[in-house]
Amino acid sequence: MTTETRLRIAMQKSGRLSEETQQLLKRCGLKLNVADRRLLAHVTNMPIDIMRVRSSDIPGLVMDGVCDLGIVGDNTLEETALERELLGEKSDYIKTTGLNFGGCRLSLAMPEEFEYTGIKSLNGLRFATTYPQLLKRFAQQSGIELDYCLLKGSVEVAPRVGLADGICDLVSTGATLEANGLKEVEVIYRSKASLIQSTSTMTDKKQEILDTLLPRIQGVMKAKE
Ligand code: PRT
Repeated sequence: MTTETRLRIAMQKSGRLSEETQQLLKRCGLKLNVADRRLLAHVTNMPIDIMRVRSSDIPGLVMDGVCDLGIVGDNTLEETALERELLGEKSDYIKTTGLNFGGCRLSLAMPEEFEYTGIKSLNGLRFATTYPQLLKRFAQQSGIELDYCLLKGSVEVAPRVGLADGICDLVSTGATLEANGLKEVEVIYRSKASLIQSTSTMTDKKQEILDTLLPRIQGVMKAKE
């Protein structure tokens, strides 16, 4: 669990969000030893600790009160929240502020030759995805039945090897889809990175630190616009 007096922030250890998150914290004036490869690194000039973990672990760490704050993609956050809701597990968090990096969309994509005539033409098809809950919610809201198979990586090869009819995956430039002979047919969720906060761990002291940090984060984001 977290301490009473130091704010613990979870960030992605390595991957698409890690560089920008690190830059953001640096621009906020946090002095971090980047060579420090420990799981928990101390910020030397503020009572803050940084926990470097996998992106997919960040929502759970905040929701369970292991970390006070986390910087994570809305896609990962929403998928975890839906999964926890399904399992009846608690998810004590609030989204403190949106951040203007990590932009992408979760889309359904089909082989180029597929004749897409609207959402109904996807009825009964099977999609490979890392985001089954977001896919299921989309199917429910659209009034269609979709099947899925869970893949944690290389989702885009699934149709070619006969594992699925299409994919439900994150897209930013569209180059990966094109390289794999796939076309985007529906955007089901738009995502950016967000700062999230535990609702169960904040002490007065930690709130004070956040009150100093948050305007700096918002200032850095504004300067980037
Ligand atoms: O840390 P962990 O391993 O748990 O997470 P991860 O595997 O999701 O890490 P990573 O680094 O791939 O993604 C971290 C977060 O970055 C995601 O959760 C999104 O919020 C955000 N993000 C933004 C993206 C992309 N853009 C993106 N394009 N995450 C993944 N992609 C992948 C996509 O899955 C596909 O393989 O990039 C490919 C498509 O890119 P384009 O440019 O070819 O369309």
